[in-house]
Amino acid sequence: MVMPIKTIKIVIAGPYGAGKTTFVKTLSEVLPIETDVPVTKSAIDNKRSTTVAFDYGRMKVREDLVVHLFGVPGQERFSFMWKIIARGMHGYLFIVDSSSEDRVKEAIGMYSFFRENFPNVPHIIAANKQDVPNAVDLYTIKSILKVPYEIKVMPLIATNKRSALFVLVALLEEIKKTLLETSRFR
Ligand SMILES: Nc1nc2c(ncn2[C@@H]2O[C@H](COP(=O)(O)OP(=O)(O)O)[C@@H](O)[C@H]2O)c(=O)[nH]1
Ligand SMILES: [Mg+2]
Repeated sequence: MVMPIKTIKIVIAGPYGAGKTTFVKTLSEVLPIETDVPVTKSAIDNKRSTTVAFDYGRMKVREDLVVHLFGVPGQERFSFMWKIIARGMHGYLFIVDSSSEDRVKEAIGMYSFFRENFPNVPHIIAANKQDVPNAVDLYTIKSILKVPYEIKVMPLIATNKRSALFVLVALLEEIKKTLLETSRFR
């Protein structure tokens, strides 16, 4: 008998430079699709790039569970894409660059957009770049972004596969809890 395969759609959100593309690349088992282009014409040389459509990656978490990862473009001018990419998602990971408080503050607008537009979708906040000295602590991030008490804020080093997987599994747990409550998942 062939086991039915469940597919889960996860969106990777967060502002420009937070580490979304890195996260998808670290976890994807297929060649990730990237749509990064140089930020400006003069940036072609220094390789500063930004995602203009989305990142896509796929990961088989268990024999019967495949996760599709969709990273959204972080810049506000692409916000029309956020709703399109988010359609049908089971949950989202909201990544912030926690290397400084100013960086964390850049995430306020996008986080409230996600909270307002997808109020009942399970999610987790990932405080990325925790390898940077003096990274902002989880409590401060929670208060800057006004994260509700029941939402988890987890440390992340997106370049590290174990760290990325740990956060992904935590999000899958949140999704499972919600699906069990709404009994769409057995
Ligand atoms: N120190 C450190 N740098 C990271 C980490 N994750 C991503 N970066 C760097 O942060 C920059 C932005 O990452 P990127 O994935 O392009 O961000 P995106 O705009 O959210 O897709 C890149 O230079 C990454 O190499 C991390 O965990 N630690
Ligand atoms: Mg990107």
